[in-house]
Amino acid sequence: MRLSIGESTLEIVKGDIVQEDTDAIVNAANSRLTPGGGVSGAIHRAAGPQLWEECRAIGGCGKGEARITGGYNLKARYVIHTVGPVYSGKKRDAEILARCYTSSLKLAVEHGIKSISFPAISTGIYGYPMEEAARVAISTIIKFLRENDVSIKVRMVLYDSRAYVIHKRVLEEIMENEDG
Ligand code: AR6
Repeated sequence: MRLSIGESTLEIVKGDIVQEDTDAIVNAANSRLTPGGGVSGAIHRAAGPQLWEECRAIGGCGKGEARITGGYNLKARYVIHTVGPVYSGKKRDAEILARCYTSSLKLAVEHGIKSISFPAISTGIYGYPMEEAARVAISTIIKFLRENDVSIKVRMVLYDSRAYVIHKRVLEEIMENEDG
């Protein structure tokens, strides 16, 4: 499922982000940028030990911020690391999560990246409910693409069917609300 916004697109797909051949893939990192588990563990395993070396040299990343590294053995040339909120149920969670998407997209544009793949940040180990997170992710990406004169292909890559179905439905709802 795909939405066009100016010269950019937002696409929702089911898959393994490690296999993406976009210019950049986004990592749901922790604030020390250590490999960890989940999607981050998978990205570090596929990229090889040099990714961890580069992350270690960077030293860390604040919540809602983003850092860029090489992709090493990945198909993607870059990895953009961003640190999502640990879900608490407070209003601040959504603000931090939105900043993850905006910071990553800004960094991508600054580096001339033309295509980028996001996982559903914070929805695994960090416990963010999938549907709430999908609303924040999709509305933030759409807002960024509308407010900035950019040409970039954005993909949200969902690992399992449930996450995929929820994201598809949220995008459909947002599109329907705008039509009406
Ligand atoms: N491709 C796409 N999505 C994936 C993949 C994959 N290969 N593997 C898992 N997911 P999580 P978080 C989905 O836990 O919640 C790390 O250890 C997964 O199903 O990876 O932001 C860090 O070091 C879920 O929907 O990230 C941090 O300590 C989503 O990716 C902590 O986990 C995010 O799940 C970050 O937790």
